[in-house]
Amino acid sequence: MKASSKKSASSPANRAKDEVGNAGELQQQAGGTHPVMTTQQGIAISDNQNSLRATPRGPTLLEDFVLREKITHFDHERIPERIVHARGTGAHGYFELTQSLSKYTTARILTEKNVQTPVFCRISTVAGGSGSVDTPRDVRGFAVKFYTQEGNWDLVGNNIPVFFIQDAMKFPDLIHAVKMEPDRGFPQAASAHDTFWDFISLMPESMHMVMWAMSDRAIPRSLRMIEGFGIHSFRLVNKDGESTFVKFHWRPKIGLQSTVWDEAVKLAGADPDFHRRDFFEAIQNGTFPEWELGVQLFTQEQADTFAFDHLDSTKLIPEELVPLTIIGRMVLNRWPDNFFAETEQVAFCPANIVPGIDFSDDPLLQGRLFSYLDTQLSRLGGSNFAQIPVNAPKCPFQNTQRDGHMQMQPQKGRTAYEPQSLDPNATRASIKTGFHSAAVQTDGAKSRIRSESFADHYSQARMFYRSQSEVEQAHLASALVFELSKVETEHVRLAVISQLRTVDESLAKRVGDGLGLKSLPAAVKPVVPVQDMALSPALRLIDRMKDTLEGRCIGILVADGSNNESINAMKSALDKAGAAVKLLAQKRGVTLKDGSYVTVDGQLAGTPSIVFDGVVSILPMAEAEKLAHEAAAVDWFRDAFGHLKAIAACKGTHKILEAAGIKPDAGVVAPEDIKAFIKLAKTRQWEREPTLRTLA
Ligand code: HDE
Repeated sequence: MKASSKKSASSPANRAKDEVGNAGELQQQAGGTHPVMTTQQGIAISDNQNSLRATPRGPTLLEDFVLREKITHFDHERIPERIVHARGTGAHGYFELTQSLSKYTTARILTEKNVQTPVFCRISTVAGGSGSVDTPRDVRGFAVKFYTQEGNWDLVGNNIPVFFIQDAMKFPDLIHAVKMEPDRGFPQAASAHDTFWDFISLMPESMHMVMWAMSDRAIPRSLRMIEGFGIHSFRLVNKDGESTFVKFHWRPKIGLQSTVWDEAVKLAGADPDFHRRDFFEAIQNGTFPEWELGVQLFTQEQADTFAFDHLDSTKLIPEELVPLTIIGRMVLNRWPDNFFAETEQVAFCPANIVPGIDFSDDPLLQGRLFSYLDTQLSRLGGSNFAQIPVNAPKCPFQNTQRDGHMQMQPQKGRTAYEPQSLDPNATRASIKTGFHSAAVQTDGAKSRIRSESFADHYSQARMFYRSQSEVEQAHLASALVFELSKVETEHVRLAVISQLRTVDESLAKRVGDGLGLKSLPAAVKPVVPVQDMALSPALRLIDRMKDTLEGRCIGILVADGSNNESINAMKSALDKAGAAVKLLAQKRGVTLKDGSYVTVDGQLAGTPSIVFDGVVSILPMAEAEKLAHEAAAVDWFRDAFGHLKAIAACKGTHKILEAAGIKPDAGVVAPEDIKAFIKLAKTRQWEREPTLRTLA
């Protein structure tokens, strides 16, 4: 990587400069111009290592403004983390429209083709704190800020197209239930505990999202391999004021892929930053994460024919019913200069929309329109956070809002009010070019009544489960067994099973069996009959993996005396197929068969096979025999096999496989069989799974 190679290239002279003058360079990068380190007031600092003392061993003096300023600033470095989605990874990039929606909207971002609009995208987990791991079972947030020429448009979505609840009123309860339990302060970043499942068991509308959250979607292999969904129905409004409903979808260019559960758990220990590192490395290496933007467009008349309410966020619109049209692509090609300034301080808000796009009456969306700005006022310390560079529009902006904490703009002029007559150049609203809300008719009495059209909580949950492939159904059922096995309170476990019976009897039975129940509790009686909707194969994941090694990483285990020709042949074929390749050995350096000395990318014990998508070993017999007695090597293969990965194992490696108790199957080939290995590495060996573990 660039950063480390830069460091190792540092000469003694540079190092000396690092110690004295480099801070000055950093200051310059940060925007300053002073050649040496200064205080915030610009006073050059003579010594940044020793505080001012009365005598060399005497008390420190209060007058030491350099020390005081440094410590004070440090004391205030932290800001509140996000109440949800605290852990995130962000990057800059651009969006480019490939198909115009000018028939439906006036928004230039959706009508002007081949224009590159800058974006900032942040992908996050939901439940864990900002220091939590990357791979828990969780929903992933997928937020994109488009810096359009008509102002900022934020599409703040998730990687799952539906949500747990129908009404914003329930959001604080949902989040309190999933977060660590307040009396004990754990578990962190996990839904497998009593309070979450207690809430879920009493919230039938959550069943559809529960199916998704228990599916492999919630344990992605990489942030580059997830979809994104705007979830709610939004409106597009055209020049005649006519509106069309729209749902937004992001489709990853390199396809969808997930981990297996045991792998996700082990990744949390092996590399808590697994997703962030993968994203960072992809961008540094120029293999930029990319998504297509798709839309489902439908009219009110079409919506009236749906068997569900399109304003209900616990429902999706099957692609078989309203097909997806791809209209553009997003490429993320620049890692932020500073994590805190950009990824941490970025403030997304679903209320940030541009003329030509509008909200729908989805009650979940309506609540969100309030929450984001509200929470950001305290998270970012006041009402001027839109002036932080990552949040500021890249088009001109002006208004009569003034003052407030951290005001950065020395706004000119005498008049900060409207109407006014003193300043002919002062800013004014424009009925012609300004934002207009869609002229939606409303009529009726105010009430706290939920529409009857929101009453069916089970049909789509059933549709989702039944649409999954056999392997995915088994994973989903096993995930439920795992989660519920962590729930200590029996009546909560049983209440969830009662819900599951109404979703799908066979699923409830599998979960009940997995938990060792002798009999199942009675099924919940739904308020409205559950419908057997047409299945939607588009909802599967495994079937939709792409036939590619792009974005995947292969580990090659080598040792002293390994055949360099075999290594090179495998490496170049993998390179050609688009995979990243890393060499591993017991030590960081090895001497290959031809006498060449190679510094490898990782040490075996510190680089478990969990971080790879397929593994190869090219070892001389004697070295392989030695490794058969090394736990790290045995675990390396046991995990790769257990996580259903392709293995290219040389003859000697079979000794290690034996020590790992592995009976080679069709997913284990010789390293000479490069073509076969590449084909196998593009997927997981699903047929191996039933031979390894009992799935529910
Ligand atoms: Fe959010 N959500 N949310 N949410 N949400 C926040 O805003 C909220 C919901 C989503 O990377 C918060 O700045 C309410 C659905 C993402 O910075 C907060 C409701 C979807 C992110 C908030 C929802 C999301 C957030 C916390 C129910 C998918 C991270 C920090 C009505 C469509 C954005 C912040 C980032 C963040 C409120 C439900 C997506 C508290 C009240 C549904 C991706 O304002």
